[in-house]
Amino acid sequence: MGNGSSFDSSKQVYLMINGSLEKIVFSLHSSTRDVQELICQAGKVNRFSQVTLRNVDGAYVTVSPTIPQNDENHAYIAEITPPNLTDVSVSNPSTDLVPVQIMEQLAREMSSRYAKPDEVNTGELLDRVKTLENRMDVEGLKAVDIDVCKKSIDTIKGQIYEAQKKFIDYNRLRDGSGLPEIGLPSKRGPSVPHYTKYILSKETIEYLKQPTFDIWHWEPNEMLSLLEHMYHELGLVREFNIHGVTLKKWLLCIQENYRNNPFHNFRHCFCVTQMMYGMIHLCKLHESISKEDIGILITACICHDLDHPGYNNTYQINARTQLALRYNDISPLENHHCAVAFEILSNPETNIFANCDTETFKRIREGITTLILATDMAKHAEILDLFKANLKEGNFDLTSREHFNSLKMVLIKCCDISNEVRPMEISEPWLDCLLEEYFNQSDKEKEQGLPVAPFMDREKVTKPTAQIGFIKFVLLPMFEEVSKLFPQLHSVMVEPLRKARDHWERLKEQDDELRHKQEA
Ligand code: 0WF
Ligand code: ZN
Repeated sequence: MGNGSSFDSSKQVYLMINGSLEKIVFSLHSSTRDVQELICQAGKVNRFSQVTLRNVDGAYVTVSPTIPQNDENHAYIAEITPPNLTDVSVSNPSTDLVPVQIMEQLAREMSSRYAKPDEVNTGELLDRVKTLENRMDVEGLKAVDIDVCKKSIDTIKGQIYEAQKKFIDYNRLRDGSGLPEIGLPSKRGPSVPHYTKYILSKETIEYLKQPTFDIWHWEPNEMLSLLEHMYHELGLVREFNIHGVTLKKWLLCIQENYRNNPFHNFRHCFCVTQMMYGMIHLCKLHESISKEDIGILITACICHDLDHPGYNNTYQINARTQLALRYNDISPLENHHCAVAFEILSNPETNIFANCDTETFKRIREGITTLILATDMAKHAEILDLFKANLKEGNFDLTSREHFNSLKMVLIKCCDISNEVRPMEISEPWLDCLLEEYFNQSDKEKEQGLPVAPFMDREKVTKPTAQIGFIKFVLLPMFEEVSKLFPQLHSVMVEPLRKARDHWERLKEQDDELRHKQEA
């Protein structure tokens, strides 16, 4: 890659986990949470476990993306402690039993289900083991009981990990991508809402409405609090009569159902939602459209890439994956995101619309589904043309269902691909993440003898070439059109896009000059 387009932003770190040497590789733009989760994954433990690292001299090393790179001979020693989840025992029927009895019950369940790994609800079992560990801590047991329980816990954990591994391989065999079944969220069950509620400063609350908001600054728990704030501030909690705990549980469940992809991850979900929140405020939509529609817009953004596997629709179709088969090659990913969203909402514990009447829920479901399906870029021209046609008539009418639906679809599309609207220091790391995901896909396509899109090919694409066409032919035409309806977006969205286009064009010229010099 040429000037301004080098792609050397990954780091590898060696770890010794329970006597086994493991390697983790992550992007420099990963968050601390991402690195922590990778370590848990390498250690085959719950991703919310506590991780402590020491170097070979025994000194503590902070877990973060800036952790110094090492080699096999200087691996960090990882100590991993299971998360101290509170309250998991509330709905557990076995909590009246003493721990040793619970162990026996778990052991019986494990042995009866072990032969069928896809039927093992490992998440639930892990939660129950954690509950037991908590009870051992809290209640205190005779030394002999503790010893018996600990041994049993270790055995059961080993069985759970084996079952998890088999479960993943089992799916991989079936669909070629390790994709879980649609039913996963409800099988896994909601997490306990134990994330800290952050006190948001007045400045943060105002800044959250701007497209310049620094979306890299926040840890996952903080992003959850910011999303929670949006539901309160927009009046959605009151409108839909959402129970506070249900909102927290739903948000946690959403977060858990985004995968750790380089690009299509929970931070992307947060980014898209924050941009929508900003547009709602900039365009004063909350003054002109119903709270129900605001709820549809924001919720669709939060759900729009749920369980994205990191390989796009073209891959799904060409590789004939389970998803492509399930959805007959028609927007397989977007259909899946939508199905996962409503699977989560089908559980009363994580249904933020549980208190809506049947007709309202139907309208919300239709609204969210339409918007998530509209994020398929294959529909881009069709959706933008419809919006343009409605605008051309000169009297765009927010009260016309057809006009308003086309606006909502264009709005979610704008937010979904809006990284280049953000300041360069915020947008450029996103491009690195996206190219990392694209390169993973093209590497796999080459391995599997499938067609490779030039813009995903590490041998062909540069950052400037990827962005110039995208800004000129996709982003600017769409944002310019929306700005006709909301002129206040011009200075904060269209102008930054033009600056970004000029920036990438300058870098491309430099790349070209350098190449000519090298060839001469
Ligand atoms: C890398 C580039 C690209 N750039 C972005 O800023 C961006 C935001 N979202 N996306 C982006 N893609 C995609 C994620 C999933 C769907 C949209 N891509 C676009 C491609 C290389 O090149 C073009 C250029 C023009 C038309 C179509 C593709
Ligand atoms: Zn997206």
